[in-house]
Amino acid sequence: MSKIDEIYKAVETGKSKIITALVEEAIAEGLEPLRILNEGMVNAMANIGEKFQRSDIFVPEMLVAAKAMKTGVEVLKPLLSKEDVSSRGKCIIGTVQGDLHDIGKNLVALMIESSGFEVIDLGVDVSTEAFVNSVKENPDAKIVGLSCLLTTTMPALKETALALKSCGISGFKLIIGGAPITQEFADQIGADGFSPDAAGAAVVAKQLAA
Ligand code: B1M
Repeated sequence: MSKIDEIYKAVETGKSKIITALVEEAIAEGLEPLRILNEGMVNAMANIGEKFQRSDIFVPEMLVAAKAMKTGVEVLKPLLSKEDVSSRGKCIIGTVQGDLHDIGKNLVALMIESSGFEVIDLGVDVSTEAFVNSVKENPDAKIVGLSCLLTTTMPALKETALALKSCGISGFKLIIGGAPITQEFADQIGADGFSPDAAGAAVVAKQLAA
């Protein structure tokens, strides 16, 4: 079994105790951090989602897989963060109200931080009010990012987007993303940018903040 396969298996089966060593071994073998992340961990989480949808697994299995992925990402973090922090300005990010998923949002935050932004991460289940307050406290923010993983929290994202657009601060660009989000939805709610993945979100953030 290749190291990538071992990492995939460890995330899929929620083996948090061995994931750190596996990722360190993969790095020592010279594997690209982004390859370890995408082929090893992100693909495993996608498979976990499919299994959950088929009712082959349940929430506890999703939770342990998520913990293993988070542990593995911690090892990769220093290797993914390269550019100087804060040279491109501030980015406020969070997962919208009612939504507790944070792995994708954390990856987006990491990639955006790696591209030189100072990231203010508001966490998960973030109310519209909390986003608006953060923008008011940071009127120099260049980017606001909203993450949403559930179809049932898309209305919360829309509500937050509309409130942000009319909050009286206009110097920032709004980027949205997450599994159910599409470019079409982004256009509908007047978001400035959309990306289906973390690397793309960093590219869009750089373009919009330039
Ligand atoms: Co939940 N969950 N979950 N879950 N979960 C999904 C999202 C689901 C698709 C699974 C499925 O049915 N196939 C499904 C949603 C269905 C739908 O809405 N249509 C679902 C469900 C139903 C639920 C619950 C309702 C289950 C229940 O309780 N019965 C519940 C809801 C809780 C809540 O939020 N209120 C729930 C709970 C959980 C756990 C807590 C157990 C756990 C989350 C742990 C955590 O995040 N700390 C969990 C997990 C792990 C998943 C899956 C399996 C994996 C999510 C993940 O981390 N993916 C997920 C299935 C799936 O996505 N295939 C699923 C890996 C991550 C790297 O990808 O998050 O997509 P992702 O992020 C990507 C892109 O989306 C994008 O870039 C990221 C990196 O490339 N992106 C952005 C994300 N945010 C962005 C922002 C941007 C730009 C790009 O700009 C700002």
